[in-house]
Amino acid sequence: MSKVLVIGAFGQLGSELTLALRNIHGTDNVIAADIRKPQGPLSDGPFEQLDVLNGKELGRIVNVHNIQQIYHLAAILSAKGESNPKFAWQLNMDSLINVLELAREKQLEKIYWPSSIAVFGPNTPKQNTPQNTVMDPNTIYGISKLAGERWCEYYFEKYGVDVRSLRYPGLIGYKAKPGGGTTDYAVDIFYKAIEKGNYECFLRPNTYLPMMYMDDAIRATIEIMEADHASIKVRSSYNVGALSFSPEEIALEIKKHLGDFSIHYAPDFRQEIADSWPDSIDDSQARTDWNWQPDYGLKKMTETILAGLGELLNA
Ligand code: AKB
Repeated sequence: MSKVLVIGAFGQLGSELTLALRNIHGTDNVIAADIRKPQGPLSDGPFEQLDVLNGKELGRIVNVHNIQQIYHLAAILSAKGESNPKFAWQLNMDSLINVLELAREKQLEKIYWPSSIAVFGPNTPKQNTPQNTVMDPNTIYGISKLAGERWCEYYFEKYGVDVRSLRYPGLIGYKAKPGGGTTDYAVDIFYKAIEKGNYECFLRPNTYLPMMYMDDAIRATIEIMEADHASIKVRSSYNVGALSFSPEEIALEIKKHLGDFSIHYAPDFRQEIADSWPDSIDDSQARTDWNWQPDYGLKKMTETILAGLGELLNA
């Protein structure tokens, strides 16, 4: 069994992905690393406290645990990044370069690094955005993800580092909250619908964005990492799609279950970010190369989240 390190293990994606990886590789073989201390089900396995900017400490952890695979998830997201662009750039880029360098030096088996639909910008075609197209991101997060994609491909081409990546749409789960993203409204709306019966949305009602339910995101991540080396033809990052909806549409879907739910709109600076991103994604290359297939549409996702979150909040 390979020893795996998950950096950013207590984030929205990391907390679910770490548990899924522990089911596959065994709890003791998956080391959770985060700047925060572990809580809940993740406290059961091995943990290292890590500031991703500390390359020396990262090297120590890789040596001590004999790590062969790294999932590097730590990042500052689109909305938060705008409040301190220089720090967002430093954290997102320097941490990736630390990981890629370590992978090259120690000839690690595989690296996973997430990119995002934020790599696209206002001049990118909005509908069914292709894998290869105009990319002119205008958030520091998007700029760092686009540069990161180029670094990943560079390390693959020049040094043979087996790095794999997905351009995630907005990820929607209920077990851990996201922080600092533009698509976060689509998680928050479920919490507020159950807790308060109403939601103030920071985007306009007709703002379409590509989204994905967390179970699909975890499966996509594991599938690309388990795919044959030769089938991974894109070494920057793959478009992956699942569903696309607007705040108005998800509010209507929630209202089918919670009849009194109401939403009102108070767009803020995040509207401009959302307007620069695609409405929907063409992920045909991921479907062809490693058989990507989403499972959750809006109806199934809404039913699943309302049931699961209801139980969680009651407990
Ligand atoms: C964000 O909204 O910043 C992220 C993303 C789309 O990468 N969820």
